[in-house]
Amino acid sequence: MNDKLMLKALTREHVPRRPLWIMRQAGRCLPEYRAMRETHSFKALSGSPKLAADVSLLPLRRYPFDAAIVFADIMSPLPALGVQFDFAPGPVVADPIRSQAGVDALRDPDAECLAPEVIETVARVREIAPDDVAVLGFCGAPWTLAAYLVEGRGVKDFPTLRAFAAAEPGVLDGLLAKLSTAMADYLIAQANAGADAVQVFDSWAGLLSLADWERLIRPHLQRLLDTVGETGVPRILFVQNAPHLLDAYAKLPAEAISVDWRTDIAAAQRRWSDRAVQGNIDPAVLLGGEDATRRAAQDLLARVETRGHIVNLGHGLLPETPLASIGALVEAVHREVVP
Ligand code: 1CP
Repeated sequence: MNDKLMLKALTREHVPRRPLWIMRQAGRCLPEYRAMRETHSFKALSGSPKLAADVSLLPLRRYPFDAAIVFADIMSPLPALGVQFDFAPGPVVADPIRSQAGVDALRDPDAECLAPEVIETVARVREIAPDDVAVLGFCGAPWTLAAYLVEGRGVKDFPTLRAFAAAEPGVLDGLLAKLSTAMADYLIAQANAGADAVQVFDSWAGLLSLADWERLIRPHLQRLLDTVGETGVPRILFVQNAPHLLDAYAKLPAEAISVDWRTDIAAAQRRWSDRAVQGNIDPAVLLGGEDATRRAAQDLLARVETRGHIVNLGHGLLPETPLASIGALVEAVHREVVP
């Protein structure tokens, strides 16, 4: 248990080498994943614990990553609330929520109804993965889930969502409350099934001002993280494109903050001395090839203190990423000599 570099980094203990994993390492650029997708839909893969466990572990067959993230989507637990959606390729919600009636129609599911197939996948991955690899559970943050539920799909800057937040703050509050309760139950179920740490993805964190975020969103995220924290499972909070909110995020109860490539992660690490940091190479750098990736990795390692640093990208791996760039990143991290 204690030999997991990820867990040591999350508690900011001394490590012989920094842990490394990559967001979206499972689906996306691996040829063996693409081959599986030719015969199975994403829903079929993530809906089968056996296939989903296989996909979760695919990247570890190629690279010595220090964590395996369970293969599912942030939308996976939402059918238990009565939400219907498809992937095209991002989530498309059949009946977007724009009113109190829409929020009232959401079910308050029992914890064991929330994506039981994902919970079983977590257990399988934990059983199969080597002991020194951390298994990561995850969920979408209430606001990021609400973004899809209200807007109906991923749209630049989510104008319908922002209009809804302004026009119907009370309805939004009820929606976020339901989502945070369900996501807390879901993460606790993943931790009980064997997840060594959990990551909350707040990909669309940055859409509101700091004042509106404090008023409308923060209380729900705080409650979600507090509730999950009672289990003792370490929490990673991923925040994307929200420079004006980062210091407020770093006050939330999470062991680590995962930042995108726009953030000066070394300065953030110095400011948040009681938090681990995760990130933050620009995923597009890997499209620039091995040399560009090696330079970015070496620069990151030189600037960021080893203790409490989990190496990752600033957002998910892009589908067209050359495998040689991933290899160059792994090599740079493994070559570092830590005093
Ligand atoms: O390595 C992995 O792929 C792990 C599993 C994983 C995770 C952690 C998937 C599989 N999705 C996610 C998280 C996720 N899903 C986030 C948070 C992280 C991020 O910002 O990237 C978000 C916002 C989503 C929503 C989503 N689902 C998108 C984003 C695009 C949009 O339109 O807004 C997409 C493309 C999906 C579908 C999906 N989820 C996962 C995969 C592999 C896919 C593509 C399905 C396919 O193969 O066609």
